[in-house]
Order: sequence, then structure tokens, then C-alpha cells
Amino acid sequence: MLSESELTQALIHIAQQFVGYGPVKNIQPLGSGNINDTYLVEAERPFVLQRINTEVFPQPRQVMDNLCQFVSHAQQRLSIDPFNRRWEVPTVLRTEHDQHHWSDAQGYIWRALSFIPDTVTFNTIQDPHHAMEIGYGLGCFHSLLSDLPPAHLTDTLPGFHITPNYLRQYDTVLPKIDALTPEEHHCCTLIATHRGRVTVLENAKAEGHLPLRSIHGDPKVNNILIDRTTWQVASLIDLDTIKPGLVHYDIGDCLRSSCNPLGEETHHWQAVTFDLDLCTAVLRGYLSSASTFLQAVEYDYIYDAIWLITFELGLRFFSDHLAGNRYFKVQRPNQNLQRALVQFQLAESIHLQELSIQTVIDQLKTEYCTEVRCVA
Ligand code: GN1
Ligand code: MG
Repeated sequence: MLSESELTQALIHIAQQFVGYGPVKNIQPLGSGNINDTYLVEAERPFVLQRINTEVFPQPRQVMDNLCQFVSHAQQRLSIDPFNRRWEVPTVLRTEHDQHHWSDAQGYIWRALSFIPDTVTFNTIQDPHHAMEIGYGLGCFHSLLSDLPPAHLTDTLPGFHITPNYLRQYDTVLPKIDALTPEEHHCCTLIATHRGRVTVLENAKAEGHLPLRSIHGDPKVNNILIDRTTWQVASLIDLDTIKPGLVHYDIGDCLRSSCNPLGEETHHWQAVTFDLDLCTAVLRGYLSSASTFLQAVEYDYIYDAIWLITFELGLRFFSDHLAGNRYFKVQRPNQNLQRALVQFQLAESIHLQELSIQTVIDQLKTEYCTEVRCVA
């Protein structure tokens, strides 16, 4: 076991493999991600150092290839047609041998990205303006990706957001559990009630109703950077899951994290609700930057996506809890169970408000989907 100062020295050594940002002065943990280990490196220009979790991403080089492809595509697009606001795309730092990653002696894979200064992130939405900006930012990001053909990207995480697969994993792990606690039993009851609905997006994709696109994969509130001065969205980070998918995975993920004012780590899962006003603001923001590429039929699955991706995350947390917390990092016992209860409660609140949410989406569709190709 390394002491704290030995660990810092080891990390500094790793950070120094990445060139161009000046000598490394210090390093400290950054953020609260559930998958990778993330550090802020103090150098002439600060940068972010990450150890890619290869249990989750078995092909880390392809993750970096996708990321580099996105970065050069977005930089090129923005140089020709900039947004009318600050918008930052992180730079991928290279090693001395011009690699986009570095493998250490134990085989761990590290990569470094520029740090985007003068921005803040939050775990929950602060006010309706923040909600609007979060949605607007996701729309900007999707519009940057809208002409990057998904076939150019590798599927670095097969099965990611394919809800029926997560249900199969749950069905495999559940029989191995001897006795369930009342809270676990509650989760099982909800899964049994709703299991027939989990194929909705995959069926629409398979039947050719929804187009495959390049997506972010993980656009939760704290992955969306807000400029400290203007309070406008300035960037999306955490780009490991850029890969082919449905924009609905992103819309659902963004809304489930934005419209839960208690946040996904709350202990008061029974008090969790889905906030319709925040949902309206996020969707309005999203459509005001995404309506240029979004097809009419894609509006028709937004409600399903909001419910499904919320339910799916509950299922993912719960299965991981049953399997012994192998995927999502935990700091305390039963943390993944508690996270699952939060998402399931949120999904129930979405389900109860289905009509109101659908009314908001229909109204926004009439406002934003006016082009000929968009009239259903
Ligand atoms: C994971 O690492 P982090 O916190 O950005 C997960 C997301 C979940 C999220 C829930 C690759 O993201 O899908 O929505 O936790 N990422 C992966 O907090 O599985
Ligand atoms: Mg992530």
C-alpha cells in the first residue's frame, strides 16, 4: 500500500508522460465519476489526467480513437461555423511518442485532456435558466455530432443503453440471491411490473423508425460545464461513451439527471420526484439548438426515452448491487441499492406524469418541428 505522498509522486510521474503543458507541479483528485479515476494536474497549463477503467472499457485505445475523431470533427466544424457563444472542445494531450494514451508498468491505461477553465458544474439543476442551458448544450453537442457518421465510430461498450440486455443480466443474477431485504423486494416488484416495456427504443431502432446517430452516452448534469461569468453552457465533458446510438439515450439520461432536484445520491429516495417545469425548460433548450437536425419521428419517442433511461439506470444499479458492486464504484455498503431506489422512484414519478409530459412534448413539437421534413 502506497503512502499518500508516494501515490502523489507516482501520479506526477504518469502526468509527466504527457507533453506540451509544462512541468508538473502538483496533482489532486477531481470530480465524482462512478467509473474512471480522475485527477487535476497543476502545470504551466492545467490538465486532466484519467486512468481508464478497463473493466468497463475493455478497448481503451478505441475509446481514445473515438474521442480523437470527435475532437477533430468538432474543431473543424466550429472553425467553419462557430456557435454564437463560447464553446470549448477539450484537447487530447499526446505523449513524447505522439500517442493518445500511456500504459503504465501494471498495464493500466492513462490519458490526458486539457482542463476547461472558468467553468462550474453542479450535481443538480440550480434554476430554470440552468435547466434551459443544460438542454441547449446537449442540443449543441448533438448538432456538432450530427454529421459525424456513426459508422466511423467503434462501439466501445457493446450493450450500453440496450435496456433488454440489462434486464437479461438482472434475470441472470437474481436467482443467485438467497434472501431479499424489503427494499430489494420493492425493486424486484417494480421490475416485474414494467419489464414488458423495456424493448420500446430497441424495437423502434430495429424497425428503422429511429436513426442511429453519433451520441455522447453520458450527458448527466455534472458532465455539462457552465461558464462562470455568463452562466451559459460552454462544453460537454466525459467523452468516453461517444459512439453509435440513439439521441434518445442522451435525452433520457440528461432529463433523468436534470429533473430530479434531490440528485441521484440522495438518501431520501421516497421523496424523489420528477420536476415537470425543469423538464419543460431542458427540452425547450434542447430543441432550440437541436431542431435543425431532429426528425419528426424522433419527437415521438422522447417520453419513452425519459422513462426508459431512468428505469434502465435503476436496473443497472440494482443488478450491480446484487452482483457485488463490480461496475459502479461505491463508498459505502448498499450505495448501489440506494441509487437504484432513487432511479426507480423517479421512473414511477415520470410514469404518473406521463400525460403531462407528453403534452409538453407535443406542444414543443408544434413550436420547433415546423420544417417540411418535420411535419409528421
Ligand atoms: C456512470 O462515470 P460516470 O459517473 O460519468 C455511467 C453512466 C451512468 C452514471 C450514473 C460508462 O457515469 O452510464 O448514467 O454513472 N457510465 C458508464 O451516475 O457506465
Ligand atoms: Mg461517464
